[in-house]
Amino acid sequence: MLFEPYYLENIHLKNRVVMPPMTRSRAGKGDVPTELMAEYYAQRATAGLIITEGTPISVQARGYAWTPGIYTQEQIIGWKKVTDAVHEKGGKIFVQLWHVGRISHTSLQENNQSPVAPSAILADGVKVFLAKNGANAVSGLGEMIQHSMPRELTVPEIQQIVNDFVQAAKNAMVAGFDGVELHGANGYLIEQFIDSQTNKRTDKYGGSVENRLRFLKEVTTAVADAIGAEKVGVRQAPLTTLMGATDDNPEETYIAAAKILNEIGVAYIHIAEADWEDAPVMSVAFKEAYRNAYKGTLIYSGKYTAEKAEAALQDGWADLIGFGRPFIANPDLPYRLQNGLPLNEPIGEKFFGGSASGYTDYPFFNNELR
Ligand code: 8OZ
Repeated sequence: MLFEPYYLENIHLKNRVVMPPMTRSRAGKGDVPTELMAEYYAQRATAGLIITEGTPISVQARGYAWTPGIYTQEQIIGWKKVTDAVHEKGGKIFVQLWHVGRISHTSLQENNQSPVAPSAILADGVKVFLAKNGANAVSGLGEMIQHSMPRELTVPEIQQIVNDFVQAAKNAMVAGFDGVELHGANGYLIEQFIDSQTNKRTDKYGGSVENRLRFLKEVTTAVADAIGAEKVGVRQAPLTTLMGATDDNPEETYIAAAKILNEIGVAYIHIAEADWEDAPVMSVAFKEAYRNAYKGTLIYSGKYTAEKAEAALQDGWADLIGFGRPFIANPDLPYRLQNGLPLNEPIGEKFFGGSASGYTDYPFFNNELR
């Protein structure tokens, strides 16, 4: 099952093993994707689908050092090298479009302005990763700093961000991506609108579930209109509390979101089940409710093994499975899983920033299959 081909709308995937988005913080000057990044993604082209690391859609959308953007010509040209390299190896690749919202710092914003959010609420203790004294990605010299107090977005500014998502999606098409994934998870901007604890607005973007889902609906509709709904996926994290974002009634809220995404007809919903460490358990009833609410492809990621993945496919609530950290350390992960081969262990200290070490130098099991 896991190694059967799968049709994601009109895209033929080699198998159901997905490389989910993972921040690796190795972009070059101007947040431009590098040759090294092209090599990293191309090494992993045997995944059924690659979804890139979170990719800021504007200067305002940035929250971390050395994350590659998709809002300048140079960035688009950089990404074209990545998509060409992946396509040459027969892979498929979506870019994850990202706006961090409040999880940013004044030093990353134009004119040192405050980061933006649905509401001016600070997540105490939530930190962002910044370059130390202007250091570059290769040095890897960064530090974790409390994110800055955000300010509340005005309605015209919200419309501008919808436009920024649309422009980024169009840029993604120019850069040769097979599609885009909207980052609606892990406590960033879209989730800040959705979750009741991060959205205290009293206008049409806050309060009721319908109002809190309005931004998700507007962004997704506009992006689908621009590039085609079959090229748009959406990531959600209904139960995780990453970046201090929580919802009081996640099942009600996220199943309502799934119904909206079903109406728009997006290609997939990608559910992040795991937090970094303590993964809240998502009940099978919740997963079955997703199946009932949404008729497209469902991807699940979060600490899966080949066995757990097979069981999920057999149970029927998942169509594709993401394997995060195993893909960092095993460029040939599908081959290893299929053949029951041992896995390389990822080196945590090399996840963010740095050079080829801990990035493109993990060994393939069989070098002839490189
Ligand atoms: C780890 C470090 C920085 C960003 C996410 C984009 O959690 C991220 C992220 C993860 O979705």
